Amino acid sequence: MSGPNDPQEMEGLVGAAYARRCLVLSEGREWECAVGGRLLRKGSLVAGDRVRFLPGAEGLGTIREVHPRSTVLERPQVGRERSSNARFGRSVSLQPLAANVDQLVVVSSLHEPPFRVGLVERILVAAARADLLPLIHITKLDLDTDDAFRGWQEHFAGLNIPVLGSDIIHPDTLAPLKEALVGKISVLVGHSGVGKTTLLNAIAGTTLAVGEVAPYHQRGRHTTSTARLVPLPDGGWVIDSPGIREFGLSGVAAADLARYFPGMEPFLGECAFRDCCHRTESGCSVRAAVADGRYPAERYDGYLKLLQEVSGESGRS
Ligand SMILES: Nc1nc2c(ncn2[C@@H]2O[C@H](COP(=O)(O)OP(=O)(O)OP(=O)(O)O)[C@@H](O)[C@H]2O)c(=O)[nH]1
Ligand SMILES: [Mg+2]
Ligand SMILES: [Zn+2]
Repeated sequence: MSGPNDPQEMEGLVGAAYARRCLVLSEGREWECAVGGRLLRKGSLVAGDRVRFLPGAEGLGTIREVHPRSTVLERPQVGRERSSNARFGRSVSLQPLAANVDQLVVVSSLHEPPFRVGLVERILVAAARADLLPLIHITKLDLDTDDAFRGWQEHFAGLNIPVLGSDIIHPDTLAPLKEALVGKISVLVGHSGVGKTTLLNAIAGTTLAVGEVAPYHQRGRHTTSTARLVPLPDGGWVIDSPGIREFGLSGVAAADLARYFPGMEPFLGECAFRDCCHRTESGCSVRAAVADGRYPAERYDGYLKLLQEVSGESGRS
């Protein structure tokens, strides 16, 4: 038997990782652990990591082992060093954001901040690359005056990607999202100020800090600064993540983008050129699908924008 002075190692899930300590969730409570040694390297411990730890008899425990990750969601971080070439001189490294996630929920508000379809698409590409189930959740439906929600549902129709929506004034609108989260580990990803933490608080009963939307630029203020994993009342876990301003597609080759871009997969493999980027090449099966309406033209436009970026021809959106 283990007593308070003879603590036994336990298994847990990392709830939040900071520079030198982390919170581990196990047996219905949080255990604070010190992070040392090789785990001090940035990204070696993130929310969702499964760990074996030695709880502290009093105070801080110790992480003994991080188990291999089944999935990792990474996000490009742009280095801040100065360079003579402002655009191409920026160094971009991939930082893990969350581990062992099954489902990625792209959260975007209809307004305040405005819906950014390019950002939603690039997050969907990141989800496909990390092999995560995608879901789009649109917030602030109370601000919908022109049927914009229906418009976005149509834009993403036929992709096997649920497009759900809610507003905080009517909590019953959260029911479909609640249902989609049960039993999975999901991560909420989206621009700052779209209402990720507000969603989590309403669903999980937490009281994490939510921000004000600054009326002037309507861009949010980065209220959440560390990814945070919380348990759901009906089973499952959700990770709230810090808002993103941009989401570069570092590491995606131009010829691979179509494999990850929403709904393009069925048209691949028939192009005349094996390394076809589906832009101007002759004998392109994707362009043929766009020409006869089997692939929507407005979605193809989004593909071309991201293609330009991964080909190094333009900046980010
Ligand atoms: N009108 C309206 N406002 C909402 C809704 N959901 C959230 N908000 C407001 O949007 C603002 C930002 O909400 P947060 O939950 O902090 O947004 P966030 O996505 O977590 O932001 P970061 O942590 O910065 O990434 C707050 O003032 C919320 O009250 C909604 O359904 N309707
Ligand atoms: Mg937040
Ligand atoms: Zn092609």
